[in-house]
Amino acid sequence: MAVEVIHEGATILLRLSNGPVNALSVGNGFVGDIMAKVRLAVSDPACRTIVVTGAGRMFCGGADISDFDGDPAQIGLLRDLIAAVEDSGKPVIMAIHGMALGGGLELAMAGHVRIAQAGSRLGLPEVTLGLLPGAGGTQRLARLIGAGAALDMMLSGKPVTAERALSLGLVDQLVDGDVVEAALEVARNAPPLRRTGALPVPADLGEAIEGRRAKLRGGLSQAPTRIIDCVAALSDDLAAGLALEAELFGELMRSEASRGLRHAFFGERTVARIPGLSGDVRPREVRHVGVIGGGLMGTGITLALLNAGVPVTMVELRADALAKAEASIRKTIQRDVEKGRIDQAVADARIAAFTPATELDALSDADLVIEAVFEDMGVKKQVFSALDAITRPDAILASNTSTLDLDAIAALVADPSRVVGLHFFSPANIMRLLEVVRGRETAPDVLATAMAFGKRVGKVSVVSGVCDGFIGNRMFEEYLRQVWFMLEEGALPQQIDAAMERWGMAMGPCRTMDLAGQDIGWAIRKRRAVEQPDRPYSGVIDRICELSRFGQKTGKGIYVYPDGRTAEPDPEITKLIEDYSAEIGLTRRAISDEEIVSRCLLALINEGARIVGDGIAYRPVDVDMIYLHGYGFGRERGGPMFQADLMGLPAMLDRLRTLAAGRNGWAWTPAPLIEQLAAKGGRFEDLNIQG
Ligand code: 3H9
Repeated sequence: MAVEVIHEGATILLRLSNGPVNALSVGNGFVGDIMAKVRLAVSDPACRTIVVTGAGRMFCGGADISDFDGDPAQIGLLRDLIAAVEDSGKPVIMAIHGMALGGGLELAMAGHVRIAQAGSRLGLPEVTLGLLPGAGGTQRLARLIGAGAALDMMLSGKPVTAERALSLGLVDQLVDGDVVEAALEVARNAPPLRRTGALPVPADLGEAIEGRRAKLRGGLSQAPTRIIDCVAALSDDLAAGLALEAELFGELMRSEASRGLRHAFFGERTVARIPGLSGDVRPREVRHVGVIGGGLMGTGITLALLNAGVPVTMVELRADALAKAEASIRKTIQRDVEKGRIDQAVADARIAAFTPATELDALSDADLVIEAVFEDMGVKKQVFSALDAITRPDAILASNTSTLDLDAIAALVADPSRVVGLHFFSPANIMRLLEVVRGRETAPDVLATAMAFGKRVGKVSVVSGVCDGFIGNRMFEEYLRQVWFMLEEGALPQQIDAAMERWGMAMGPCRTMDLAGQDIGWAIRKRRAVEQPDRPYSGVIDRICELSRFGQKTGKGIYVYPDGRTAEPDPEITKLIEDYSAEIGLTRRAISDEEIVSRCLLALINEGARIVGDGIAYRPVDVDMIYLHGYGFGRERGGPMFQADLMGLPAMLDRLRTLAAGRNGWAWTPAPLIEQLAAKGGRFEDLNIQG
């Protein structure tokens, strides 16, 4: 952390340097240091102009997000800095390269001239953290580029290119070469003191506000509404606008949505770190990848890899299935061209990187092979025994299994240390989650390679130990167990789904299982009836399966699908559910939406706590990221374990104990980790620091 001061004739150049993104941290003293150096420059009689630039790969990535968990008052110093820059009696020229985001762009807007290097990007992404630009951004951006354009930038959170910033009037000059040189050149000519805060209120204000308010969608985060409120408050009285902005920023900062979104931001980065993995461990190089299996999963995985520029050889032993997979891959890539997502040249390159094959021999030179064949140990055995003989001894062998014991699969090859699980979620080219399954024998560099590979193909990769269902599906089983119990007790599917969707799940559980295929859940329940006879399920869902209503793919499941896609409640199912309750002698009762959400959530949390306690997940946040990226858990809700901390573990434990004393109470035995944490006043968050 340093602010380098360089004297260039009558100009003082301040180079900001604070870690990878030059975050404007108040907590570590960085903002205080910038403030001190700005004051010195302003009071230095030999200094006529000031240039501010960032060290390393960018100008500035914004305020330090971790400051928002501390004392809210301390953030005021960042606002003071920005005011000091704008009010400076000497011109301040901002030299922008890489990125200027959030507080970084707000600092830049307080300068009197902005020069950006071609290729850099500028934005106010606060809305993605459930916040508004709280250091003058809502008041200054609209003055510079108009209210409509400013609202578009702030409500989308998406940065604009330097080229677009120039055309909008956000920057004054674009340079191809050295941006600091260009800024020093401007400084030598002592530009006028054009203060952004003194610019007039834009003429399009009223119209822009009206249009954006009409488009507001509901949601847990109040940030979009508050951004509009701040812009609507624009007047000649800058101080009043800034005061409102600061007040609303404080409210948002404390909101559940922002806390959840900040948890997600840091969580996505935390899960990439593997506790205990030595810094000397280097990932292996992965150039040539093989995918075995041309079914839905193999096709999705292949697409995900091709989209990330990874060449793939797909092996499917049946020529007709291979042809079908290839046709589907070509069609999906071409659709991306039609939708304007990529151009034809990119599509051609992706298709050219695809090699179909019907023999496993085609993988003799592969660095990584991902098996996505039928979920049957006999089939896996054949594949892994063959791969053991065919592949290079240093090639990594990955299984996409979601239900089988990875250690048993690894035992099929001579060197089990080269086996790892890569559990993609369907559709694998869309879903961002990758569960990286660490077997008992998986070598550290194989694990590191799997994580690096996941990052390369754009996934949020989370490590799971070996257990039935790994992290995500093991928890989902307990969630579904409660859903089916609630159906027999008095709820209807549409009520459960609506309650969960209103709360923040992308899709309710009944609809999700209709989409995944009810036959999959049925097969698991049959297996469980043998393995865990003391943990029964409600039979109501089996009754639906007995009618061969397997969900969307069969046109009927819990819901009916008259157009093949849209779920509609079915009176026949309502009757089936009510009859089932009568048959088991249960008087149906009204179940509130609150109870639905609470039971679904507690089931996830309790099992998640067991998973962390068993060491299957490294940290509670790993569980959260799996739910956000693989199960449609609302990002603003942060994840199940984050929710547990919000509830407070003692309160949660009380609720679990109450449930444990009720109907099917065996399902609610509190996880030991919850009891331990509650007893010592701890939180799951305290366990997230490892790694
Ligand atoms: C704001 O500015 C509010 C103001 O309006 C008002 C205040 C009053 N803070 O993503 P990476 C860390 S809100 C703290 O892997 P990349 C990150 O955790 C802020 N830490 O790099 C990671 O740490 P680690 C508005 C931050 O090259 C490391 O830096 N700004 C921050 O893939 C590298 O990050 C934003 O929302 C931060 N602001 O992407 C931008 N930024 O190594 C948030 C990064 O320990 N940041 N870190 O895991 C980003 O979007 C990306 O980090 C960025 C670089 C695009 C900048």
